[in-house]
Parts: sequence; C-alpha cells; structure tokens
Amino acid sequence: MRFFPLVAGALMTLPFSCHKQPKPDPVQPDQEPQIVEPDGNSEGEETVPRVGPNPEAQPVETAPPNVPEFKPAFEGQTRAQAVHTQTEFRVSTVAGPFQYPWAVDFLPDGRLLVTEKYEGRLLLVAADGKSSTEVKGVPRVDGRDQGGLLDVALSPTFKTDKLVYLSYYEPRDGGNGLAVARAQLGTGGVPALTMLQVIFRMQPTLDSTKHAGGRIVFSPDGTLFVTLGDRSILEGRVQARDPASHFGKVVRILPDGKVPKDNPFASTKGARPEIWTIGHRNVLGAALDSKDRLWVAEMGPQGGDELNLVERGKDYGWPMIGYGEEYSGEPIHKTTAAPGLEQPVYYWDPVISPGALMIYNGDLFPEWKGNFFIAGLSSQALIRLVVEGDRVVGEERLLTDHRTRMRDVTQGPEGAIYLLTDGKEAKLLKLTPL
Ligand SMILES: [Ca+2]
Repeated sequence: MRFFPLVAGALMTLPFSCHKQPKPDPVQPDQEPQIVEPDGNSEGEETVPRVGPNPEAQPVETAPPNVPEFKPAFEGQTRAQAVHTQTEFRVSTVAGPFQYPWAVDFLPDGRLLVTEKYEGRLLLVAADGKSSTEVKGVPRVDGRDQGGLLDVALSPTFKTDKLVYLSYYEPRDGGNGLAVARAQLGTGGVPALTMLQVIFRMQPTLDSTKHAGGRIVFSPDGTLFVTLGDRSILEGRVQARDPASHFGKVVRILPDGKVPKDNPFASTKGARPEIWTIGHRNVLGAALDSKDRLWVAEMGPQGGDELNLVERGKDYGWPMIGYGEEYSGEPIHKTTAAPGLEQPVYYWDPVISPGALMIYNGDLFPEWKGNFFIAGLSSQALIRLVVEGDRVVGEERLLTDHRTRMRDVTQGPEGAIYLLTDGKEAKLLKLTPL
C-alpha cells in the first residue's frame, strides 16, 4: 500500500477559488492575468490556462520552423489559428506522486489503474486517490529509456471477464520488442493478475530501447488496435513501410491475438497479417472519433510531428516523406509528398511531442465536444485541436502554466478530463468545469 501524502487532505475538501478564463477581447495588456506558479504547495490547487487574448487570429505557434523549405500541402495543414476556451474550469490533483507513469484507466467502481514505466509497476489506486496498491503478476519488462510498462486498457467487457490489457517492452534474447498481454485482474485482498496470456509480439526482435509505440485502442467492432514504432535505429527505420515487419505499423488484432480475416495483409504472402497501416515513425497517441475512425498523433523527427487519420491498408509515408529533419539537422526526406502516400491531416514544426491523444465526447464540457486533446511532452502543454471536416481549424495550448511534460490524457467515465504528468514526481490531474 502506498500513500500519497501530498494529496491527502487537499482533495475534495479544498475550497477552490474561481479564476476567470481570459476573454479574447478587448486587448488589455495591463490586465494580463496572474500566472499561478506550478511549484511549491500547488497540489490540489486550481488553475486555469493562460494563453492570453489573440484577436488577430494568429496561430498559437509563432516560433520559426525547423524546416522552412517544406511547405504545407494544403491550407491549414499546420499552424492553425489560435482558439480560446471560454468555459471556466478547475484543475485539481487527484492522485500522485507517481514515478514516470505512462497510462491511466478506470475501473467501473471508480478505482484507477496507473502504469509506472521504468519499474514495470501496475498500481491500483483508490477512488479517492489517496492510496495505491501494487498489482502482482505483471510481466517482466525491459525498462530502459523509452521502454518499460506502457499502456493499460480494460477489456470493453471488463465487468464480466475482468480482463486488462497491458503493452510493454518485452525483454528477449537478442533485444526486445513490444508485447501486449491480457490477464484477469483480481482486486480483492492483494490485487493480482492471473491467467496472463501474451496476445501480440512485435517482430522482429531488435536491440533498441526506443520507438516501439505501445498504445492500445479497442474498437466497437470487436477488434483492437496496437500502435507501433520504427525502433529509431536505421535497421528498424528502413522496415517502416515493409509489410514483412511490424516496425512502423498500426496493427489490428482480435482480443485473443488472432488476426481478423478482413485485415488488408491477411492473405498477402510474406506480410505480417496483423498489419492495418504502414509508414509510421512512432505512434503513442491514438483514439477513435464519433464515427469510430482511428486517429493517431505521431512522434515525428525534428519539425515533423503528425496527426493522421488511419484508414485500412494505407501508407503514411515514413521515412519516405514527411515535414521534418534529423535532430542533427541533416535532411531525411527529399520531398513532402509522393503518389500513394498519405498526407498528415496536420503537422507541427517545431514539434509538440505527442504522448497521447483523446477525442472528447463527454457532456461536462459542451464547448469541447468533438475536440482532440493531446498530452504534450516537450511542449509541456495540453493541446486542444478543433477539427471540422477532417481538417484542423483551431489550436490551443492549455495548462502551460504548469510547465510540465504531459504523458497521458483520457476522458473519465463522468466526462471529466484526466491528465497524467510525466517524470519522477508525476501527478494525475482532473479538469472539471466550474
Ligand atoms: Ca507521415
């Protein structure tokens, strides 16, 4: 049992004061809202974003691009105009600290599951957030670098089957690879996983501690998507468009790991039948929209983060095309477009480093219905996108006053937005309207 002394007492009982969200007009530079410092005794404290007024419809992003010679393929593909949330809301700390958490999911009874990546710990967190217990029986993980225990997702039929799904860097002879396992979660007494079964193994095994993807998304059609990455090193990158390899792919499987018969490469000789789409770099953010279509927020190279609408059998181009460059400044792509290769719906240069994607469909924030939310790591922001007609028409950077890396964002059962920060003293934050 682990207790969270920082949160204890502050939660639920703290009388939140109301801060007004700055309105976009009129411009009153001498009335800049005071920024709430994120350090010190800020746990449980309420803050609101401070993006400030922007009456001339400029983009949020004003920094120079890393690759100015690459131009967007269509208007609005990057640097959409700034939008400003009008709904006043509070940010409260629900639980923590966690050590490098990666994902959170909700049990039907209000308790939470949180993964801590490096040590490969799965925590069962009390509904009031004040204590947590480590779940026994988690598979061994390769916890180096970007590896470890990553996503956790409850079975859509958890109430009857008690199954949870985990993604993790699986240590193997000769290296590692992303694996997805499922197990029954027993939550009485000492919580534990039993009947653990590995349902997917990314192939081939490679000795890399980066870019294995790891997000799990269940579709209402009974399948589940697992996002993968190119393993970062050149040996992996060159396989990102090769159907014989899982690297750089989104895969689609059944809950027991079997391959759906209608997968695009299910009957292609030499191809990995789990593949749904190819040509991705490293996908950590994935979510379904109101039409059950899969969208991904993709970690790009320097200047090349992407939002993609993922459709069966398509090629998203990495590393052939893109808008970024190596972090050394060396070029990667000769061009940004080629026949048969999909354009991103949106891209960021400079990058935001998308850690997770959530598409909001709750009732608590009517203003945000249908909006895309991205947990930004290097950008240290919760990024909101307004998407209309499969185009991004507005962008906002929220919670920038927290000045912290954001790892996961998800919608709670009651329509609140939950946000996991990153790092060794990370917190679970909750956004609710005032
Ligand atoms: Ca791409």
